[in-house]
Amino acid sequence: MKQALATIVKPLPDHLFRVHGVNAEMRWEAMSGQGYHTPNDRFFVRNHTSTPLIDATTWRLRLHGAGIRRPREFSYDELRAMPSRTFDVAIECAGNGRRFYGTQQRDPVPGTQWGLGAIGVARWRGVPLRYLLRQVDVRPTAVDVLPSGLDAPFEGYGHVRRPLPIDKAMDDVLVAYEMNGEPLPPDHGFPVRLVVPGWVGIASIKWLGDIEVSTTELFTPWNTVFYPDITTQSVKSAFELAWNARLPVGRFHILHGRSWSGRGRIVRVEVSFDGGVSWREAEHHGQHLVSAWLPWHVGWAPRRTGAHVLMARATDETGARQPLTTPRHPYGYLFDAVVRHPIDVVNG
Ligand SMILES: Nc1nc2c(c(=O)[nH]1)N[C@H]1C(S)=C(S)[C@@H](COP(=O)(O)O)O[C@H]1N2
Ligand SMILES: [Mo]
Repeated sequence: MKQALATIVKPLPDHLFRVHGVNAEMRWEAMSGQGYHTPNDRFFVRNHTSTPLIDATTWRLRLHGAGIRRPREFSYDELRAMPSRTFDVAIECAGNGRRFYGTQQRDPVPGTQWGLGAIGVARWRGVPLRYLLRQVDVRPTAVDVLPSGLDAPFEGYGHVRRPLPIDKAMDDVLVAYEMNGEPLPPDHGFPVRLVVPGWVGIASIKWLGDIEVSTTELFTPWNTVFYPDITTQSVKSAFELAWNARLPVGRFHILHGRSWSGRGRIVRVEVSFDGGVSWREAEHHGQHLVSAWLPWHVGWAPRRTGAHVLMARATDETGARQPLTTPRHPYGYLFDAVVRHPIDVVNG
């Protein structure tokens, strides 16, 4: 597994990340005291193979396919000179929370055993995909848009690629070259990646090399074998605390957390300190953008030492509320049940 660790370029210090093979999960305590965005140095990394190092001066983004009239290539400088937009958007792996199918529901699912740290929110800047599609004269008969990555082919399946329906591609998708005010870091897609708001992370293809626009429905292993039939993310909540964090007894603590949903804004967050018997509404603060997350906090003065469980449950604007248990998913995607977060209340 030594070689696997070298597939991510940025440092993965143990206090910020848990490494799972070729992937690195953010530890939620790394968000404590941070602002709205996840800093680049602690944003999770999900790689099918390894991070490629791409020379932006020779790199081109090729648009082609039967769904456009004027196929062409764009250079990095051309993209950067086009009108840009800036969006605060979460990217979250479909498998975020997979571990809890096993640890909480006693029904483990194989695959990367993510806790809740396969999510981050960044400020992405780039060119709306619809501007590019208009530049190449997208046809009214276009059906699917297929972005492909330049990272090494994955096993026998070719380059990482997953089609998007034309309606989503023309809506809010960004061809991003900046993350939190800096050029995209290599691990997050330099020179250019897609950012697909609200959808599972696999839609946001990194290291973009080409985009095919088709007039028929497209199929790749990433919408048939690996991530079939999933689009929007489910509702989740996390405390900005270490797993088994130690909190001193008899003091007043302000516990912070964040909640999010791929389907809309969070309207309510409740917290329980007694295993779900009673729930208290958390206070919201800061901004809440539709495809990002809602930061919240709640005050608590633990009165006895020993093991405790923290629970947070959110409701989004579509009325979807986190359940206490969620049905098994064959791939372990879209875990949305309330996570039982263990802490230790100690003397001192
Ligand atoms: N080219 C390419 N794009 C990719 C991937 C990949 O391995 N190769 N992984 C996808 C998956 S499964 C996720 S969850 C997100 C993760 O983005 P991040 O590594 O910037 O956090 O990128 C997606 N885009
Ligand atoms: Mo993912």
